[in-house]
Amino acid sequence: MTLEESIKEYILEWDEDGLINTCKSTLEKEEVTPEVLLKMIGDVMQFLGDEFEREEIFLPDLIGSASIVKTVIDEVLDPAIRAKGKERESQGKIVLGTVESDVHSIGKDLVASFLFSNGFEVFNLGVDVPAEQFIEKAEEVGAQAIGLSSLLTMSMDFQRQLISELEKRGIREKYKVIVGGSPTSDEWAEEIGADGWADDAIEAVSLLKKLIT
Ligand code: B12
Repeated sequence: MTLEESIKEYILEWDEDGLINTCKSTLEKEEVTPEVLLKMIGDVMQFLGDEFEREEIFLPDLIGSASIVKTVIDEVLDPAIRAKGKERESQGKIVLGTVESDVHSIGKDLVASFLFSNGFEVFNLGVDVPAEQFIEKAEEVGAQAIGLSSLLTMSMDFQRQLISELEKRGIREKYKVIVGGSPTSDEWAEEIGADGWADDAIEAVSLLKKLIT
């Protein structure tokens, strides 16, 4: 079985120990980088997302898989990426989170990890984050950018609200605002006056580099 196949099997079977041990051992042997493992895990979640949309699997299946993925990202991959990033010079600071009312974290955490591994300082505020919290953190740490994730049609408007709030406070020009998440698009970003949109974590890195470095 290839590494991709094993990872997929562990995620589908909710085998947290299997996934943790495989990720740890491939990293120890330096067979792959943590970014490559993250990408493989992201691909499996995309696959599960498609299955869910086709009603081939159900919500509890997803919750089980998503929860072991989150553990592995938090306990194994993120620390491995952070350990590598230590000596690097910062490319800039970004405050990132999933907007208010939305608890989807996997894609946003992938974006966070990819940005981090590319030298950005990432302040990951988690999920269900109100506009004020994004702004307070950005002001506190002197960020150059704010990244907003939204996976629900119902939560997208909070991206627009954050931009309006920045405008209201007269600080819109201080920050590049980038948006993402499956219901969003380039057109949406333009409509709400965001500085950019990216379809996935890899594009998010090139977008932010273009905007702030
Ligand atoms: C996993 C999942 C869940 C998990 C989330 C677990 C977790 N910790 O994240 C659980 C089971 C909890 C869940 C709950 C719900 N979910 Co859900 N979920 C999904 C699912 C299957 C996959 C999402 C995912 O992780 N994808 C994999 C990652 C890697 O991709 P991604 O998130 O798109 O992120 C990439 C890009 O979008 C981009 N990106 C993401 N964020 C950002 C940010 C920036 C700044 C940038 C630049 C880029 C960027 O880069 C990422 C990495 O490449 C999707 C279906 C789908 N196909 O997307 C539904 C989906 C998003 N969920 C949906 C729904 C309806 C719900 C619920 C309301 C269900 C319910 N009835 O309770 C709740 C919502 C609860 C809430 N208040 O938020 C709908 C949303 C429909 C809509 N458009 O509004 C979807 C589309 C499924 C569907 N077809 O019905 N869900």
